[in-house]
Amino acid sequence: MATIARVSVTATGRVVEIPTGLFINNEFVPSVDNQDLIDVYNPATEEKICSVVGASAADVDRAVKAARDAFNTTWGKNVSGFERARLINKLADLIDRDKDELAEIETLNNGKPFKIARDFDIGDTISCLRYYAGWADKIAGQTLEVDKNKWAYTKHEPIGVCGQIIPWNYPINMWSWKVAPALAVGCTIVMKPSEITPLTAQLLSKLIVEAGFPPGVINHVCSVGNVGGAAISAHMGIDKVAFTGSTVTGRKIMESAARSNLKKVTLELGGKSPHLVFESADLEEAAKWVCLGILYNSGQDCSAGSRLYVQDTIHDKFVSLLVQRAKELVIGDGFDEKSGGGPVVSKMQYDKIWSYIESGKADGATVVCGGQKRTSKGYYVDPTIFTNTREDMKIVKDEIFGPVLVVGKFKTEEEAIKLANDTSYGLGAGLHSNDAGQCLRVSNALESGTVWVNQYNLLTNNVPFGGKKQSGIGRELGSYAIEEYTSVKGVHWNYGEKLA
Ligand code: TXE
Repeated sequence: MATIARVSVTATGRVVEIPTGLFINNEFVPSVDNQDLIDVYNPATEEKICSVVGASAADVDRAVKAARDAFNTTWGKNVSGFERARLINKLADLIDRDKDELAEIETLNNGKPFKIARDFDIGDTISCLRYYAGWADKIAGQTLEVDKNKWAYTKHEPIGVCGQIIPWNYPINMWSWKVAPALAVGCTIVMKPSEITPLTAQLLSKLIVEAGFPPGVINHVCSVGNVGGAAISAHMGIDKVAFTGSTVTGRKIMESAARSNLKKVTLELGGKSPHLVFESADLEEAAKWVCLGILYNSGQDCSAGSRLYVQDTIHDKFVSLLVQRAKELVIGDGFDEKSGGGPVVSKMQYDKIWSYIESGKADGATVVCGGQKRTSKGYYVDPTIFTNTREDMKIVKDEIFGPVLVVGKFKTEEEAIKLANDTSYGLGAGLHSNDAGQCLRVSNALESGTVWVNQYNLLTNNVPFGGKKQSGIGRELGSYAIEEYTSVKGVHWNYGEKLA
């Protein structure tokens, strides 16, 4: 079945027509062999929104063929950087035009507040596309002297057909982080949105056609992970796979890439990011950043600052500031203007978060904020803060991916660094201090891909993002993402030497 779902957004009265088919070769098509549809839910009401077609391995195959044909004919090395930039900018303009509609569907499907979806997730998507449009005509190599009769140059060529697998926490924004640099350098794409939040990608498909991209350049194959995602990672015709999601799934993707064609793999995985507050910090400001760090997007953020360590001299004062701030945040329906946070994305995520909250209580940690279930409908979790934690507790070790903060204490800078680095993850880390020397020493010592000093969680398109240790491989954003989608060729040129 490849049809249109007419979805009513009750809060605004808008009816949005969402194509339900797979998007291959600029057309919405049914699956070749899978009759099972994927049901999509609203986490604020627990009600079904609509169903979309789920791709099978054979559909992924079809999408890879479309992407390969486009790479060899209308895209890849056959289209100039200027033309790629024009099309990417055009797509950004169309997303800007439709941002209210897109944000409404993002809120309906993911739960996040409408204004955040529109102004941040979609705002960042537009600026990410424009940032990489700027790169499209600036991909350059080197010229290298060899000897008096020879020289060499390097070409940064598009890597080819890219499989991209994204999660549900920032559906449209993660889409742009993957698609924009790939398009800028000339790659073609087989994208698998999360089966939990596929709706904005379905709408983007229409805009891809309207922008004028040739068929096959971007293909969307919504599917469950162990079918479509597994088919992408194992596909012999895909040159690179880029993934954002759990460490468990990242491992499977890497294994599968190794067993198939050794495709290039970049992974942006989970975290248990530390956030340090030293006694010299501006405590009022630090409390705001700590709350933003763990409560933004209901804590469903790969770099959420989920482990807080506070210097013992200010611990009690800081915790009370924090609790006060956390209690001010209104968690409610994303269409309610007062809501600063929405429900978590799914029943599965809701159950996971609550099982961690219960384990924290059972292990003897103290709940100083939240920790009580609501009785009403919707997957809501109020900000929950634990103190009196031990380093061996599950709530301190594991990624919870919800609005749950654990607070520990330290005496010295050395102890703070040791606690912060005592994790298998290495995605984000933050510190607050008014001592510049301390800020430098600690940021140098933290084992993570990103460090925020006197702020948290803010990213810009020109600064790379990615993990160390088990938080990932490779970088997104900035010029670094351009490198991840190109393959460097060295061309050796003889203009005079004769062999004896
Ligand atoms: O993630 P998965 P889930 C973490 C977070 C969360 C946990 C589980 O802790 O609670 O992961 O979430 C696709 N081959 N993060 O189960 O499975 C899947 O369809 C190929 C952190 O939703 O990693 C989806 O498109 N692909 C994270 C994507 O992987 C597969 C964001 C992410 O799903 C696959 C999300 C397979 N075998 C969750 N199995 C972050 N880093 O931001 C699943 N997928």
